[in-house]
Amino acid sequence: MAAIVYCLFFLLLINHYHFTTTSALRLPSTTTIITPSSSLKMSTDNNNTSDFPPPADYSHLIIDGWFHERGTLWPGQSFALQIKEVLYHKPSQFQDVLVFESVSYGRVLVLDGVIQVTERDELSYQEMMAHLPLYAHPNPQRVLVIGGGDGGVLREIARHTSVTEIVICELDPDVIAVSKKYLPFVAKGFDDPRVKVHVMDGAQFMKEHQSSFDVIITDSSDPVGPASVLFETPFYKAMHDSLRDGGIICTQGECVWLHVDLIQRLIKAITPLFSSVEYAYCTIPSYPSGQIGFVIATKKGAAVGGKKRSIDGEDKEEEVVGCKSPVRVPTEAVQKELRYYTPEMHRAAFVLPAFAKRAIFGDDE
Ligand code: SPD
Repeated sequence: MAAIVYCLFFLLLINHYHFTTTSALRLPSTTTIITPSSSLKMSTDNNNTSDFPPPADYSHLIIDGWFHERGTLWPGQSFALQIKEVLYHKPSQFQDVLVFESVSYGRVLVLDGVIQVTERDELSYQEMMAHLPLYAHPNPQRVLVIGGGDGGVLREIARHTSVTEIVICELDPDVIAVSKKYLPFVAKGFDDPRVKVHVMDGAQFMKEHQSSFDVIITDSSDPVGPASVLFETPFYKAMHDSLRDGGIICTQGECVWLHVDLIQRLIKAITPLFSSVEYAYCTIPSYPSGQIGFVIATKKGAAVGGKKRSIDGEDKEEEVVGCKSPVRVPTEAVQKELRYYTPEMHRAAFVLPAFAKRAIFGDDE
């Protein structure tokens, strides 16, 4: 009996130690942790989740009130943000989900220890990811987003009046629910009546929707864990097959300062599938090395590639293949609302530093 009591006391002691060192997250005494009051459950379409291991705990990235982004994809470097208040920290079925109010970047969404959205600089990524393919398409109507559960890319797509349907396939319902609750500045993208939400695997959805979309955008996290398949050739083949003729894909393309080999391999592997494959980038201080790129590719056919197109509203005689120039421009009213994208930024985004151009496309480009 005494042994049992001793064991129970010992277990209680360990539990207490664990609670004070991990749940308190070593934040300053002014920091409060707010757990979600409402249920974050959402219905799922056809979600086979059994392949995913339980998410790891990322509490160790919070030290003395600072969040440190340390990842295997950027060894030896780390970006840090000072935390004002942790608003949400809980594992979902797929990943660790953290939202905090930062001292200098506003609200921040972190998945599996990696910054996805900050209130201060999300505009560059979301605007460029949406408008590079959409303004390179003469008449985008049906748009598919894979990932992007925070809603920021939806917010940008909704600015295009030619678009009649915006479908989003996000695997993790908690990302949508948490964004709606804590990140309304991006999640307002879900409010547009053209948006249809599917909580399911994007690859499965595309298999069921062949030759269906004018633009497909993959707004993924980095190629670690569940997102790694999104950087492989079969996924690009699935996107290609789900595009209408002349359709365009735009995918999260990592960073030339860190992942030039990965980008080169990916572009080489998918070049035979598409009529053009290009790479653009934007600056964004809260992502590793301060910038992120986009892989942009077109499917052969009438809308883009192989036919005359109009550039900046003027009919040009020459054939335009690829997406380096916009074929439409924002209206004055839309341009006033945009904070990063302009037609000039569009063209500039495809101009790569010499080392990156050489490594990705070789010497002939
Ligand atoms: N290294 C972080 C890359 C994150 C890209 N996705 C962000 C989602 C924002 N909508």
